[in-house]
Amino acid sequence: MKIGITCYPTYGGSGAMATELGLALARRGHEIHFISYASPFRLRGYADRVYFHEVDTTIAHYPLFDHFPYTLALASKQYEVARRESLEILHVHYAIPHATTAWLAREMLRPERPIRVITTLHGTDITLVGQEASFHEITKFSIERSDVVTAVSNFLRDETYRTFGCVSCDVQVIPNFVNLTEYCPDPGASRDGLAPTGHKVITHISNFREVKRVRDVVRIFARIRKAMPATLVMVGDGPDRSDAEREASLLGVADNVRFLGRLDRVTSILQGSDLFLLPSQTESFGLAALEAMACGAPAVASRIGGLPEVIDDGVSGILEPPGSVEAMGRRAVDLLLAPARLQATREAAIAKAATFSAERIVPMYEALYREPAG
Ligand code: GMT
Repeated sequence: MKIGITCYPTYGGSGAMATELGLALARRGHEIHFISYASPFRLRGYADRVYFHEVDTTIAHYPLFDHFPYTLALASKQYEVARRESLEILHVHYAIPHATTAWLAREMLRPERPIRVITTLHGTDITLVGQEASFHEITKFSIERSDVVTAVSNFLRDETYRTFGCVSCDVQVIPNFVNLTEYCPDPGASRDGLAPTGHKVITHISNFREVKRVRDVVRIFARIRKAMPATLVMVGDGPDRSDAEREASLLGVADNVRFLGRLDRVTSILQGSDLFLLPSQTESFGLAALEAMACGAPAVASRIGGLPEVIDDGVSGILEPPGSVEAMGRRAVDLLLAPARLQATREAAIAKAATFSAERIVPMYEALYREPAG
């Protein structure tokens, strides 16, 4: 099929997932057209049957525009690409504003032919931004007008119903997936350069927004560091990075915390990690934890949102309420000091991640694409 995908190109789970989906679909023979203001961060290099269409923002600095109307430019591009490339599906990731622009594009195309709009809800489009007064009504409208709506966890589906009270939307759960060819354990993984010999490697990857509680990451690590030689590897960047750096200095662990900044490829780091920390305030799914688990690094995470759908507490990882730095630190230390239990947890994490394989999940999207227009 010919499928248009719109997502945020920036460092984050929804853009990562949308790109992985597009690439997986292209490998299965579909023609994929990404439409956004920049090339998504995981779309690197040439891939057969994959195209990128950049939304034109050259007029963004016209003096009249204090705020460039990106939404109109995107809708116009979606329409133009759909028409020229004969797209059958517009699959948009993150409702705001993508579900709205897709609706506009579909209306523009309507006199010529139908196109199906599929909206995948990812997280803060429902739990945070979509609840803002200025977005609530239009988000509800756009979700209800989508031909198909999917959510990445049962938690997010339930939140969508609770927040928007959608009467005419049937939100289907299709969980996030992981490409097990790329995200897999590497028994020969070298930790050289990642941490000094004999150190446990603890990792965190995010966009360092408030919701990620990156200071808690450092606080949990400080408890681990007190009990054993360990290095914390922080991947990503964002508004709370300097807070995390300050916390590391305050707690006297700065020498053992490495801030690597944004990286496009993280598998070798995950393969060399003993534990992954994700103590977020909320998380609709926790794709970063899933990718870590697939590489053999169990997660210590918050018992919140969709995370319990990904991690079985005490089996494939550790879950504690958000903010329970003490409990997360104590349980992480206990696990790291019990090699047999750590190995069992690692194996359970790999097995659990395999239940979210691309091979199992991507056909669920294909089945939706094939449904007749309603
Ligand atoms: O909703 C967000 O915060 C943005 C989004 C992103 O683009 O980073 O993250 C969400 O989508 C991911 C992919 O589906 C999920 O794994 C994350 O849990 C979710 N983030 C939150 O719910 C905070």
